[in-house]
Amino acid sequence: MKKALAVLIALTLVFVMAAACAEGGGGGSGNLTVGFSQIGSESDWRIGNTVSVSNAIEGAGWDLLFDDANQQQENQIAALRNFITQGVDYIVFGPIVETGWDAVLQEVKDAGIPLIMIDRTINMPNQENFYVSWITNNFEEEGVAAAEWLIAYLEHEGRMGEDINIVELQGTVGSGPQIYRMQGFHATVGRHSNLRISQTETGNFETEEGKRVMETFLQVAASNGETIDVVFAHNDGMALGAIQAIREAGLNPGVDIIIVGIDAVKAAFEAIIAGDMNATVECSPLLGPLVVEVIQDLEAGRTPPKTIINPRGTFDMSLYQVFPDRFTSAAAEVGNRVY
Ligand code: GZL
Repeated sequence: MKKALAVLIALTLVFVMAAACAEGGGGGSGNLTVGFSQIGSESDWRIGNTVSVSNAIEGAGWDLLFDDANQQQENQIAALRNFITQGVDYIVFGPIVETGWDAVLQEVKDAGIPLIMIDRTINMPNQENFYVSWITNNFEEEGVAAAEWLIAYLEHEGRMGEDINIVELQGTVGSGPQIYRMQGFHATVGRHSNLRISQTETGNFETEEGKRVMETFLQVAASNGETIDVVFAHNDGMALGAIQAIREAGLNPGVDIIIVGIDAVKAAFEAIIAGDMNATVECSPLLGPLVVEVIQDLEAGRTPPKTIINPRGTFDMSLYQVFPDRFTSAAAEVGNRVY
């Protein structure tokens, strides 16, 4: 129900912005027009990101041209080309995957439109020449942090002498968060021979798909006579889907199976407080104010930072008292969450 409400809010936001754009009026004074190419609305994180960036741009009094690519790279490419045609002053761009942008980013550069990249990474030759600033989070460190929490938890529970069976719900294949969260997590657990990642599959950062993949993980484990000890999900949305599948299989999520996610969305805090999930690593979607600061720098003739990395925390209800310098109470933080 909450997800439906969040999507309704986001869609209303999109409709209002599209209507404003159609009138050519926009919400602001009209002195600057900013094109914002967004990936979609696949998760609470994404919706929070859309609201943060859109509100910040309109709050600065600028006109917003918003495009939701509905998870399709070709739609993002078309949106960037449309922004060029519309003659926007700035482009804000969150790339769904790392590759396939060379031609269109060259066109944006040739058009002389400053591009601010947010969130996910791109991978192309001399990529730093194609954006003014990249406002993001460190995905590899998020994967490391998830693994480090898991190891600390297993040690605290006296289980690091056991063989631990881990399954992994990956994000959208080829996206920066999928590549680097996987890299960080695997490298960290790989240093412990008792930690085994037995199954890994993409759930595309979506709750329903995460549930379906978890159902398959449980079926495969049962057919192999194995039990699953841990779920590592590249985002909280898929972790919440896994919780549903685990419960429907007659198991107790958060107890029979340890569940670690990334994003630190409010729904994950609520699941952790309820005992259905064990930990989440923060990755902030609240990039809007930073986008506005970059544009204000450029308008004032200042050079903004090339890369802006957000701080993060790791939240649980089990280790924060044992390691207060490393982990934070989900119950203490949940009231501050806005996405
Ligand atoms: C990460 C972001 C990811 C989130 C998901 O910065 O790109 O995409 O982790 C979202 O929830 O769908």
